[in-house]
Amino acid sequence: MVLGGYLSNLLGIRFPIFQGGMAWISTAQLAAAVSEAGGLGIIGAGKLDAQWLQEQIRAVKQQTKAPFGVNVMLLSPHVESIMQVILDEKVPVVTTGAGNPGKYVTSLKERGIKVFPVVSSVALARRLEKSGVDGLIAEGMESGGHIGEITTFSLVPQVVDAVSIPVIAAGGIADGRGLVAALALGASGVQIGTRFIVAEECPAHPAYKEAIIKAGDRDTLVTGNSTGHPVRVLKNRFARELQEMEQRGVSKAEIEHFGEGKYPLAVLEGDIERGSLMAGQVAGMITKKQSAQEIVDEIMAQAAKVTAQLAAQI
Ligand code: TUI
Repeated sequence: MVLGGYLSNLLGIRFPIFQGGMAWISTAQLAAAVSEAGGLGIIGAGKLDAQWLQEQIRAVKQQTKAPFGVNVMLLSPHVESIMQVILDEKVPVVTTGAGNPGKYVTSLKERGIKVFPVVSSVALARRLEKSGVDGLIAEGMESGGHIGEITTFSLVPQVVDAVSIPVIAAGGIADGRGLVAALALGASGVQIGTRFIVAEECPAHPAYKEAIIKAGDRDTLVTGNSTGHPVRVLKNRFARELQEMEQRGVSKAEIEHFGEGKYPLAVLEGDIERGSLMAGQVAGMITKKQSAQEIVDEIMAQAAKVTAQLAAQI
């Protein structure tokens, strides 16, 4: 089955699946496993420093010859040194999140690095296409973590119509049905985060993985609407306290202070009540731990089956 042929040619990957570059937990171990399985493994730089990133990049290069990427979180205090390491190491693919990466595009492109920024609006998609990026990741508000306002189902076709570069769909996608649906909307591939948190190779704390596996369809909420940084998390004590502070009209500075360090508390220490358990709405359909290889294979097998069923219906 040939799916996402264009993307495969552009990036040298076998399957049109990007693994979301999630801070702290999208390490070399996870990224290398996804790339070996035929997807695009992506290291999440988050707010970690350039030396950590350089070690992770070198570790991926030792574990696989397949292409991989780095996600740059543009609110990071280390963004300049992170970009320098990416240039020095000639990382094959860069994705960005939480901002406009426009000023970095030229230097990345000069080194032959493929650039795929995350966008949550048509306006930014148009602006970034003009700056020369290779593709875009259109991320809907079903995603975990920092999100925009539009759903994947509405955003992806609007971005696809607005630009002529490949678009990867993200948010609300966890299996082969989601992959086929995204391709039907005009996407060239998908980015999947939450499902890869429960991958055996993902170093997230077992209690965090268990919380995702136990979650149902209505078990996420969005915090941070009052600060201008909406973040989707699993419902727990932390999320409810934060929501209650926002309803009381507590200042932005106090809310941001309350949120500080709560994500590593969840993903590294496994404090699933006091930590920030970022996860997408698909958490309700994630039911078991699997290897990255099993996840990729299962998605592709289901996509092939669904495609054949659709072809028989129309
Ligand atoms: O970046 C993500 N997901 C994230 S980043 C993160 S760390 C964080 N924690 C608290 C507050 C803020 C960040 C946790 N999860 N996904 C990609 C993504 N990018 N979603 C939305 C955006 C985005 C938002 C605004 C991209 C561009 C943008 O542009 C604004 C502008 O400058 O036009």
